[in-house]
Amino acid sequence: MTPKFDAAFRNFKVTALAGGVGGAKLLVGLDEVLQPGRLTAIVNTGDDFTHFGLHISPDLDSVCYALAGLADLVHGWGRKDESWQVLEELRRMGAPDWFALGDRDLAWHLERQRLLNEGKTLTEITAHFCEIFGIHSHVLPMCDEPAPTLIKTKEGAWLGFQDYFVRLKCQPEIAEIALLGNRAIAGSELVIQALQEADLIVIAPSNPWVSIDPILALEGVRDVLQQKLVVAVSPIIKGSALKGPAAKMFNDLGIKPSAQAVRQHYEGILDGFIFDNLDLEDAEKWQASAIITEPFQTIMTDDADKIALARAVISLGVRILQGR
Ligand code: FO1
Repeated sequence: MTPKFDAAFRNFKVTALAGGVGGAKLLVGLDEVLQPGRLTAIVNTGDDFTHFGLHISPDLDSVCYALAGLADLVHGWGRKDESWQVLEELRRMGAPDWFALGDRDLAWHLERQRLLNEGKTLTEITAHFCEIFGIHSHVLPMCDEPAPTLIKTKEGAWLGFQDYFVRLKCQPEIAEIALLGNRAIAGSELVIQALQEADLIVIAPSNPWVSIDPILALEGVRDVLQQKLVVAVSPIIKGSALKGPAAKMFNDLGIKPSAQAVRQHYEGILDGFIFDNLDLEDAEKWQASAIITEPFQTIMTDDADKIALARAVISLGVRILQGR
């Protein structure tokens, strides 16, 4: 049954931390359920890299395309109604083709690079694109400076994230993950402000290690989260991730992947945690904690699922608030 919450809570200001595919789905639900402009998404840019001289920001684009209703729901990344003429021509020329940019997606990248070259920030460009595509939620890259996630393999090599993820198909075993290019980076003023002003902070069902941790690693972010109402949704269901290498990363790092492991990963910042109905039996064995946990259907196959989960997240936040 769809959880109900008072219409007043549609006025809630929600700030969500998200990566790409799974995170974007919940953002679509939140965007639908909340009053226009009451959702701010802070999006991971640790996956960003340069390809053919163009700045690529995969999670930011997945989120914007999803909120604009333009996402390719089959791949989970890129644009729907896409054509691939440029990629085919590049292939014919023997150019690198391991990272596939469709023609429409390429136009977005060309324009973003032109604006970056003019000195605009990623935050400014994202706001401009959101306006063009009629997105009324606010989308903020987690920071404007390069903050690459680096993967150290068990063989000792350091890889850029897209090298690991797309080119090597997540096959190398991970020994270590370095966030923010191993530098200290402060959360931007807009990011910190969006967290401070939120009635509820949501951690989307994105990869904890490489989508959410980079945002949490920004100076100032954890401090704000510790003082706010925070609800997370597990991206791990029955020990697996629906998409992507989250479960494999837990295994590589010596932790059994489970919803409980996700809850423990966020210990210290969470007030509420939603895990999938399929893990209900497992949850009965979890150690007690101050975090209020709740089962719900977290698999989002259509918009109704996205909206139902968004309502469940907000209604859990509201109940925690009312119980205080
Ligand atoms: N993921 C792939 O597995 N293969 C690709 O060729 C690929 C191209 C691509 C182009 C633009 C974009 O925004 C994303 C793209 N992704 C691709 C997805 C992306 O690299 C990953 O899903 C994220 O980095 C993980 O969150």
